Amino acid sequence: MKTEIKNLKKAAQRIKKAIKGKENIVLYGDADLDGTVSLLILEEAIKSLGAEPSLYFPERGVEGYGLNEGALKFISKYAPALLILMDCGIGNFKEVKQAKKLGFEVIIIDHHEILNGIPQASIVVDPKQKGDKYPFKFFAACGLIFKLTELLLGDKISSQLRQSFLELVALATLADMMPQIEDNQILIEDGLSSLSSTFRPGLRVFLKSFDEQNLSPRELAAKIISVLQITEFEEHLTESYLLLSIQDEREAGRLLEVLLEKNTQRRQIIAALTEEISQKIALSPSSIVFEGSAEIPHSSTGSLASRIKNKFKKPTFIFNSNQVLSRGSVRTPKGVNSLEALKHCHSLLEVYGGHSPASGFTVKNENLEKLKQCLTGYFEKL
Ligand SMILES: [Mn+2]
Repeated sequence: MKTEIKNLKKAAQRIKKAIKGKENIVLYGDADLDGTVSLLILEEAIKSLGAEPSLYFPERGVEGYGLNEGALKFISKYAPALLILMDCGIGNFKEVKQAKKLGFEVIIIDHHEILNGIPQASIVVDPKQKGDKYPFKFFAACGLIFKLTELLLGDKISSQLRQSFLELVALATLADMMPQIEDNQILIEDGLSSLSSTFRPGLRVFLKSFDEQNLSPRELAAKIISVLQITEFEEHLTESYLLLSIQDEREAGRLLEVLLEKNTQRRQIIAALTEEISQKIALSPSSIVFEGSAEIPHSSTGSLASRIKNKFKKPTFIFNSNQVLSRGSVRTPKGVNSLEALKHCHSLLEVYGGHSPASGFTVKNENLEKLKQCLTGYFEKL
């Protein structure tokens, strides 16, 4: 028998049961492109089976990453329900317990590293958990969700819908910077092969918009990702979700105009901040980059950290601070594990998680200076 991803079949069966029994279903995804595509694909698959799930994306800069108290308060009106966390959840020990108390049965489908055990959800899918024998470990969350929809829909999926899902999976796997090897390579090549003839209105408008530039599928994908990777929110939905789910092409065109304009502004802000931080680093060099302020938009800490890391080739921590907390992104040069560093200093952190080259953290402002010292010490000893 072929090895399968642990618990994926269980998850598919539980979702089918919920659809049949007309249970409430809540889909909850991280707000980046991976989480957005995961949620959208599963939503379309569930809808094609006749159910109508409720949706929620947490706003990282306001609510924090993953399942959180405010979000639980908002979605508690849907309980009792099956709550499916995608591209997040594997670190939400407390919150999953709380969700159960509110009447949710929780399924986690995540691909982030396992920290200290797994939350007490009813079903957990994460290729990095113990006992998962599937040989490939580097799916984006959307790759796992795609496999889940194959189990859910079986031969009920039209080849056109399957191909449309693959286009989205290719984009989100690239956006999440997962290794482009083995299973991912197949998903990416499959998806990109039909991108230029996509029928999805929210993608067709990109083709039109970049029509004159004669782009290869990969160049086109990169352009789409740069616009969709980080978008704003409307009533707990991401704008990238809104665009990709729109049925009407003219409406999609109008939303794309807005997103392109916002993207240009965002790029200018990031360029200016990169310059500002670079000057600071040049003035006082250290073994790591550890910079943050209230002025750095939370949604830009990831791209900023990537740019600075590429420029200075040092472990880079960039954060946004509000009155009490700082939330940030970490990027490390090749071969340097950012998650191990955060683990080493975890007693100073409120939340952390992610992957070896890219991760995130939340820290109380009163612990910022100690955290900087702890991380500097850690990297100097490496
Ligand atoms: Mn992801």
